[in-house]
Amino acid sequence: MYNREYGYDLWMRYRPISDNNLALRYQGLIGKLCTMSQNETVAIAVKELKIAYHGFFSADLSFTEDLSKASLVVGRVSDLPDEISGQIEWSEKGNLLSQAFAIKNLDYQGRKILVIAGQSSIALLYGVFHFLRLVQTHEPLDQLNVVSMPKTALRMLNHWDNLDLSIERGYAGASIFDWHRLPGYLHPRYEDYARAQASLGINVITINNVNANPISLTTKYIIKLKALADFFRAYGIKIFLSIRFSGPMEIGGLKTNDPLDAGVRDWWKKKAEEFYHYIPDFGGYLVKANSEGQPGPMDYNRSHSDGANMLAQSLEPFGGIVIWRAFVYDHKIDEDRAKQPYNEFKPLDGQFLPNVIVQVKNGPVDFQPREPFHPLFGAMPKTNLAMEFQITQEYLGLATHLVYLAPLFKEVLDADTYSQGPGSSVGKVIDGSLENKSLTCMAAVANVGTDLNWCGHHFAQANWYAFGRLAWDHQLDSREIALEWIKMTFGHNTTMVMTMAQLMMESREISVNYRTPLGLHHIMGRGHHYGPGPWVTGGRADWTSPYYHRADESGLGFDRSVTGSNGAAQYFKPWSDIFGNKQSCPESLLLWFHHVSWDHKMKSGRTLWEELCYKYDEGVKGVESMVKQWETLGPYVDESRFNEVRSLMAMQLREAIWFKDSCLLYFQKFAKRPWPEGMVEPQGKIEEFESHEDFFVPGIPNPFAAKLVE
Ligand code: BDP
Repeated sequence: MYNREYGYDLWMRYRPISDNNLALRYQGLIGKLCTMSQNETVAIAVKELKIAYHGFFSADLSFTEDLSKASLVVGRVSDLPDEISGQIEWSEKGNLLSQAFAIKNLDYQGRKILVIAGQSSIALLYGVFHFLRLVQTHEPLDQLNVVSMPKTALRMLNHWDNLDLSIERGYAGASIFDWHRLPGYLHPRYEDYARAQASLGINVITINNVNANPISLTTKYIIKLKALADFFRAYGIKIFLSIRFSGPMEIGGLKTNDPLDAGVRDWWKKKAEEFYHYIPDFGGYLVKANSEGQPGPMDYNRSHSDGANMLAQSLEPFGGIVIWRAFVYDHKIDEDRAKQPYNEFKPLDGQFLPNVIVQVKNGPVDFQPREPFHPLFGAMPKTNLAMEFQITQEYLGLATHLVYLAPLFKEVLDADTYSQGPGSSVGKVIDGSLENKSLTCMAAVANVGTDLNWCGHHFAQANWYAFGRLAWDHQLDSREIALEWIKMTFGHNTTMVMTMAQLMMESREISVNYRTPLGLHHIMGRGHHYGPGPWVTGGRADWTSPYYHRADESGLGFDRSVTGSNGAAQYFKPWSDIFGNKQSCPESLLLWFHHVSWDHKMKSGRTLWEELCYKYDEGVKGVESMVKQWETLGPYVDESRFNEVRSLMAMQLREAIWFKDSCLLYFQKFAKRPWPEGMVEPQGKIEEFESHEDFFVPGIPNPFAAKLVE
């Protein structure tokens, strides 16, 4: 048999356990399975156990209906005999208890058994996947006493998939959602996709682009959506739809989309009835309004809350939810785009209905490699706030660069907003514990497509995985998550595991260094966002790079202190003071908050100019070291994945050099200072970098087609 590794299995790669002793011990513990509950979801859990068992032991899992003969017992806690369920302590409480599972070795009628119990069938499925993770990571299975419950209610992936199968900012092939052949044909990938989501506890997805096509609101498409919802239901996955606010005019033929117009309200009410007629557990809507040209309530001088509440009222009778995005900036160019979401949303705190969640992007600008946490976290205590991360690597090397994102996610989740004094972390705002919320949500823009390995880069799978794990529990550790993922996806050789973990853990900082060190942001190529573009000018100012980096002869950086836009004042104290002052501002965010003179003394004793040069240089050296580390893994990684990653890394190195050389040559035009000693000097001519053009970069419509249509 040809055993090529395509990466299609993701982390559910149940390969034979080569350590014979361990395999025997595990087999003894799992032995005979007795299933105490019967339904579609439990059948999925049992099927997973069968697949995995066969993978681990090259043998078939055996079953028994006789509890007294079983070694592994799975069931909903309500279906277990008291003698078993009474031994499980559900130490965790709270409104998410129905999603909790337990895994425990216990005594039953004088015998040792292993029990996986769920408070519901879905929770049981989560428990089974967790159990398999323990097997895959070779944890001891004889002293288990795990009780686990998610911290966030809605753990959500946002697909930016279009109805024509293209994906906005998608770098891993086409959309997996095959609209044309729905509802009749259910692609086999749906099953594997659903397994992957359930294995992480992801329980909600939006299926289409936030720049939504109104066609998805037509009955024909609702029926297609129903087919997906019916399929995903047993995996515990609910579907949301991104909607276009102008549906009433574009689909309904009305004369307005004004959210306070009776006809418009009625149209949405009937739409909601239609959705729930076909999909009784439909999740609700995700809305991008009055942002980047999308229609919205402000077109009618109404507020975001007017728009969101109108939709929320239509969904409320059915238990539906509106997720309203706070990523807004409109046709008026603000003096500081980073301040706009806060300025528009903060005054609306307390005005959104209880079934509205305001989804706040990671970073006040736009998913940059490093941004300070969003000042809205902590600032809207009377509003349900969701976090929106980006897994797809729009600003972090598309699917070419190895960048492990858990450290980025954690940096933000662990950040202390100080909204209620020390200890008011972003994570606690998101999980509801700080402000006593129960409708909580962590979302991320997906990186999934039809590529054989789903995500374009084998290591990009880790970002999907890490997001899911952190959405379940944001207190997990990035490195622990990486270790889990590596063992599940690549195997157990210690040298390999440790080298990969190190490479992953360093990758984010390395990537910041060769792209946007010291708080620089938004200096990427125009439109497609591929490669460097600090020189991008023309068109609306806040889509150009100089708007953000403000390079001139005196220095570099956006002044968001009192002498500038005063964006720092949107933060609680002490952050407003810390960020607002050049001396106390963390250097990693210095150019985000300050315009700094080229000769400003940095903590290292170097000038800003020198530090900038060294940071870019360090970024490239970091990738060189990643390449070297990867080369040592040849003996441990299968040939196919080894070679794929190797060629992508060679591209990553070329592109890191491209960033460094072009950005430094560009900034040197303003700094007019020589290259500092000890660095590798940039090569090439700035004019050539500036005139470089790329076409057919994935993730946006074909630029030639756009030109032809014009
Ligand atoms: C930007 C993307 C754009 C998205 C937008 C959004 O470049 O394609 O539509 O975010 O989140 O970063 O709405």
